[in-house]
Amino acid sequence: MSESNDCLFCKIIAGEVPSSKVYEDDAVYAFNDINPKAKVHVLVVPKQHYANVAEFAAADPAGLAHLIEVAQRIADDAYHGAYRLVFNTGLDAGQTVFHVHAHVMTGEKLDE
Ligand code: IU
Repeated sequence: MSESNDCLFCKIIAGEVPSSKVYEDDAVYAFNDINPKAKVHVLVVPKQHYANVAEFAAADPAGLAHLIEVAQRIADDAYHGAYRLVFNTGLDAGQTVFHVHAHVMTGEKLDE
């Protein structure tokens, strides 16, 4: 479960594919989305490979809580703690990378 050979985000975490890093610790890696949908649009990704948020939550609930704490801190720094947190899950919901990631959208007042 730790790494998937053909996973883009595993390669970004390993430094094999370049990214614009925002934050890193032992458990998570955060970087700017290449196609931002908000003034600040960061992806927060657990280093362990899980396909989606439900799989992550079931295997490592404390890890999910930590990821959300990191998202909160990014938004605290970017825009007084106001943010949108999105986990697209499944092809029909727009998930294109099957390594769980939180979209943290912040940095401005967001459209409703
Ligand atoms: P999704 O929820 O799986 O659709 O999100 C994948 C995101 O990864 C999407 O917003 C892309 O813009 C983003 N992304 C990226 O930041 N860097 C890349 O090299 C690729 C996709 I490919």
